[in-house]
Amino acid sequence: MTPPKKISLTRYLVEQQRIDGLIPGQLRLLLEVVARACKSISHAVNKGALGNVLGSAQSENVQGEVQKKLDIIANEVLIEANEWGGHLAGMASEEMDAIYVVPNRYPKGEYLLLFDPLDGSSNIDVNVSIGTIFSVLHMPEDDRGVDEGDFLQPGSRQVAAGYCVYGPQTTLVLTVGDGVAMFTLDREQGSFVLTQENVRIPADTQEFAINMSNMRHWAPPVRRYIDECLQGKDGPRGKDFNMRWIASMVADVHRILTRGGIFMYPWDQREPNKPGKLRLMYEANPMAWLIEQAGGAATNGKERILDLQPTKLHERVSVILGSKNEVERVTSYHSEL
Ligand code: P6P
Repeated sequence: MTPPKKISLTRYLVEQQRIDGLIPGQLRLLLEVVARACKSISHAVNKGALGNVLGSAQSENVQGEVQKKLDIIANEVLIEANEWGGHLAGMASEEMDAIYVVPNRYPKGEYLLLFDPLDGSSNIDVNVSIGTIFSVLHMPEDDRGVDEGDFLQPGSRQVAAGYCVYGPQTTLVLTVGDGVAMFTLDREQGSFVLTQENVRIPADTQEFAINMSNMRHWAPPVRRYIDECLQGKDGPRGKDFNMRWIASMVADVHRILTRGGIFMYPWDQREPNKPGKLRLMYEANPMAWLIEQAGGAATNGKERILDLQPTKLHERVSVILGSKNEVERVTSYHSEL
């Protein structure tokens, strides 16, 4: 039997453009540049202790979190790869307080790129999967200069979103609004090859992902949902549940896109003034769009994440996403308050 033809990321983007016109030339260039940057990041991550890339960078990011060397390396790779191509007007990163406006020595384009360059970095030193998350917005129509306000668009305005997970395989997962496709890095060819398209999440699941050590801090609706799952087949759900928590959103979301499940990082009373831990613009929004494009749902417990109007670049949000019926159940418990 002849092996299935290998469809590269480039071929997929060109052919997808012919089908639905969702990938204009500049966006295709942007996505290919991001993919190449992810290959470089994967190479750096894979070096581990052999590459003097582990450990702390002895600095803090805007979130007040200690930066790992690889956080900074990944951020620099993405900035340097994207700033000269003429497809971007600006960038925003979890690792940078302010936006990055493309320098005047380069042409400016019509897109804005937001990213968490290396999410889950607490897992770097223990060799657990981590990843890069990215979101693409269009510059607002008026042609004045780029400022932070241009980035503050609801997730429903994204034109592309995805992540690259650096695990046993390096896999790029992407949507441009016509379903979700997965590309696995072929290290012999050095290119991403289409390995799954039209990804679908089952509406029901028996697997939840949450950091159980925070249980005593949760709001009642979250506590109720998890308690019912833990009661198993003798409880109100009538079935047993399994639990996973990798503490790497990219890895947890990849599992959910692959076999279903519900992921929750809800508000809790540890820091009641913070709506949640995860960031809206470059974590929750891209992941929420991917999940919805695969038939799942994503809310903050009350509202659809993609409808939220951001007010600050690094604002946080409560995240409940995954199998549609489970997300709707948790959201309904919140509305019963
Ligand atoms: P905790 C990683 O630091 C991250 O931002 C997400 O990738 C992950 O889901 C979450 O935080 C883990 O948080 O509190 O369980 O360590």
